[in-house]
Amino acid sequence: MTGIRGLYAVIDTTYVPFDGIGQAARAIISGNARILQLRAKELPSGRMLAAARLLRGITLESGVTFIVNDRVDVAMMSRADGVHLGQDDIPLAGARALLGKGAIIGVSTHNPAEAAQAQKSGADYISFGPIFPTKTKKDAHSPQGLSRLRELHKMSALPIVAIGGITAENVAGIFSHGAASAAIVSGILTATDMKGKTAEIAARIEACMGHR
Ligand code: TZP
Ligand code: MG
Repeated sequence: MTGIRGLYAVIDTTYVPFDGIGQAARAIISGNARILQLRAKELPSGRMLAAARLLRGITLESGVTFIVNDRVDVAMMSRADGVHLGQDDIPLAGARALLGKGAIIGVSTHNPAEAAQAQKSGADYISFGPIFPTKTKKDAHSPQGLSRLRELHKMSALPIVAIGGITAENVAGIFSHGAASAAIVSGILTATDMKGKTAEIAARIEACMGHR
């Protein structure tokens, strides 16, 4: 299994037009993201599957890990590396039964109890957030802040992907508070130069990880 580490870029189709998904992915990958997620809450299933298959092809060429948000069926049919599940999505055991032992399964968590449950259920990583205020997720919990990230890191054996409001300016703090990875949506997708912004963030992350 590819480790969950470094820059985890999320292609959210509310920011990227359907026809621009491939171009965005190539820019993000050439900027050195390690993991790419497709988040397509509003796309009809057929279009989401087409987008996932496109991203699977592009990520395979470059060795980038590909994760599908929410949808185990789309992850299976596109042969993604794994799926990311929210607290209200299908339970991890069901996803594992369908995707198999080798799949990467991540779970969104917001507190130590959810993190402990995810670990017990066999998650490969947990996400935690929003760390900072975000406009991307309308129903997001209130910002958790960096000190809660550190507390979670102390109690959890799983790699933590921090998410929510992360930018080039604040990404270093994520890593100094125990995250293994930073998931970023608008901080990359709203940049006029997506490749340049991804490269800037990836370089800052590499600098932090070099100190570990
Ligand atoms: N879960 C918690 S915050 C968030 C998700 C999916 C959105 C993060 O988006 P952004 O634009 O990086 O703040
Ligand atoms: Mg979800």
